Amino acid sequence: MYLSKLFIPILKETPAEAKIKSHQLMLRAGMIKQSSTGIYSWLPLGFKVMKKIEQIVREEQNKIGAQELLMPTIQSAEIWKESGRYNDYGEEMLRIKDRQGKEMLYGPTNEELITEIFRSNIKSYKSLPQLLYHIQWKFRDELRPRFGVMRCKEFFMKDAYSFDVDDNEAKKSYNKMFFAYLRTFKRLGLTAIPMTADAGPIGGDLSHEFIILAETGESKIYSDKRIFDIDVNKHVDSESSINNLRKQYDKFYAVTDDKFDKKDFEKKVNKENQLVTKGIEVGHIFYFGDKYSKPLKCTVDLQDGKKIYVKMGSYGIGVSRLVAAIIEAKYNNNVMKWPNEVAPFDVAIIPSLQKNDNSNLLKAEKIYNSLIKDKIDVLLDDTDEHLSAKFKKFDLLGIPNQIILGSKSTSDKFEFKEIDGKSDSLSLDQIKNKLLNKKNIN
Ligand code: P5A
Repeated sequence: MYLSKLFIPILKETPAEAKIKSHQLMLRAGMIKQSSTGIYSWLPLGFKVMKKIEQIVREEQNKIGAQELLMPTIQSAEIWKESGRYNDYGEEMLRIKDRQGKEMLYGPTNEELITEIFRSNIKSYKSLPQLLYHIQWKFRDELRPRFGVMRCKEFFMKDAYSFDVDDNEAKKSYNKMFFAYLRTFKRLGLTAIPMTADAGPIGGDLSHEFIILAETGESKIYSDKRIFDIDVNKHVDSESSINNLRKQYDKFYAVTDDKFDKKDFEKKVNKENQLVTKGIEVGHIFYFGDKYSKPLKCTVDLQDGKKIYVKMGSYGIGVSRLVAAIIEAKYNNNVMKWPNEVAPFDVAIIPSLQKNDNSNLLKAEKIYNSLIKDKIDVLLDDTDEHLSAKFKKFDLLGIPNQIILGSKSTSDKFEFKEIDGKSDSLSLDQIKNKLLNKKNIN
């Protein structure tokens, strides 16, 4: 893509309404545009990043055998009345009537709808376990939407649901998902820590929030520092190793505000290991047994003919919130750096363009054509701005690799600058290999 053709409405000034870095940056870099309070349009750059995050989330769900489907955004009120949540959910739920006066709602979550789908199709224990998920827009009429897409009314969520025959099997599904979440966040370049949390309106008595540390986060957390040293990358493939990993996390104190107990914290964690800080909740998982299957009469027949209510859990990742969360985690010294995996472009070519001399532009185009042949996603800055202005713009856009055609480049060696600030003089082939390697890491 040529920068002159890209729809990217960069703002010079930081909009006054944006209080945190990620919100300021997303507006300034033309990633999103507010359409009304707490509701945003995703412009090409922001949409591209979100789609990349979505794809990583999807791949990690598929790896643990979860199956993707797609439920609608609009749901019938009936199933919510059956579960008893129609009244409980309160004003956060956006209620609508169709032209027949039928009560509908814009789904804030899908426990009821997935249970309805399951109960009308699955009758036998032989079909269990099942793990189903979708990635779909949700709507919550938040009292105080703020921080841009971090807490908004309409947001994009991956929500998965597990169905098992008993508590023991259900805990295995929970742990599988626990592990898939650690892997997902790791691939996104984040250290997300599972913290024991309150289950809120979703319900149940087992729940973990996945939190990344950030001063601007809305969740207050209390933990043992050593939980950050657990190596998620250790080879985990069997059921027992997944359970072991879960046990490692359980060893350390890590809770959110509503589960905090001062005495317990001070008893379990030495002073030097105590960490009290703030974080962003990027995922939340729940085990609630038959909370929905019982009122919705979702049963399966066992081998001996007995009927049991299926045991269920639900597992959410805030895909749109993650775009902002990654920015909060990676923004440094006023320079934005996307991790290679989710960057809107793999590399930017930044030529210094002089009036009456198009040699650098021709060079840039040659490099561009060669890289796109290998499916490297390139942004070429073909504007005639001064190099220093271009650098400022790219600090804002955060593309992790840059090929700079200026005083340090020769006819066959180009300045190649990486995410960590490392700069090298490389041939086109060397650059291509580097970029292809980065793409193939996972
Ligand atoms: C789990 C999946 C649920 O809704 N039901 C289905 C369960 N959990 S949750 O914790 O309420 O939400 C899951 C994740 O969605 C993100 N999120 C939001 N993102 C942006 N704006 C919001 N208003 C918002 N509310 C929730 C969070 O990342 C949360 O962990």
